[in-house]
Amino acid sequence: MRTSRLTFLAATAATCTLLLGLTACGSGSPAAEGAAHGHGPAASPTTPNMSSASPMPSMDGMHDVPADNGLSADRDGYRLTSPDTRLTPGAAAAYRFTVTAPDGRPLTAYALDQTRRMHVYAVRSDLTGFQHVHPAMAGDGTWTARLAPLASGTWRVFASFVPDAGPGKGTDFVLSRTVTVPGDAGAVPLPAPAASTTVDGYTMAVKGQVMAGTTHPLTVTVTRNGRSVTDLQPYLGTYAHLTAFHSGDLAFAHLHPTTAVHGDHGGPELTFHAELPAAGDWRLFLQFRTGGTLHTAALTLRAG
Ligand SMILES: [Cu+2]
Repeated sequence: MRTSRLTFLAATAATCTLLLGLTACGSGSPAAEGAAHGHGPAASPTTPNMSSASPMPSMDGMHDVPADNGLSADRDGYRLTSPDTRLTPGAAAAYRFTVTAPDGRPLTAYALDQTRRMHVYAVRSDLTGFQHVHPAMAGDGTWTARLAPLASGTWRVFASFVPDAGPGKGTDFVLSRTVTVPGDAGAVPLPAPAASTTVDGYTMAVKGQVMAGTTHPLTVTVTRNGRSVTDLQPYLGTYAHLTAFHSGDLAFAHLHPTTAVHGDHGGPELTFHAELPAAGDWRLFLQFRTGGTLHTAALTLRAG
């Protein structure tokens, strides 16, 4: 197994592998470096960005990191549009959006991807807020995502989908737009990188050394009260759904599970292909299901 080559992940990214990682992804991007500079002990990479609606011009990202970093509202002629640029703080919200195809018409044909035709993620700019919902589409191609109450601040809403028609048929797309939730938007510093996190009594230990721009195996081991957990239930066709957002610019990455699903017997070990397009700190959101309840664990991972 490839796991034998894994080294324990800790806050020890500042090695020569960091440089290798940057070179490998051809990055050297202002965005990546800007975020990386936020790693200083006292610096908070999130604070300077809190007040601006769009910390990074999305077009910049296209030159630096793969186009599927999700920071643009359009790609290859597909465009995410929404009438909702502001949402009410502290109240459940309906976020409406449409994807227009290269022919200018709303896209209505979507392929199933991880059992759904559309995945929506709403993330607050300091990565304290995370929502993952599956919207409903009207016949005209308008999607409505029901969001739980949002804290004041700037949020980025990502739409992840696979067109089932047109030139982009079969291609993974992640497009996003920002939304302002008015009010006092105090930023919370990103938690330090950690090798494990606990949610609802479940401890998730993460192993794997991640370098930007290349694919690496990442292993998550689930325990509860020190015992291996083996009753994970399938969620979206897998035992754990893992998304990651880059601290600073909120670049998106989807970590693909490699664990086969076989009934309600998932765990304790889950493996992923981790491909993070930029160096720096990433906030991982790991969702899994036990006893019919969905859990969401969060953890900061540093990519060299
Ligand atoms: Cu989803």
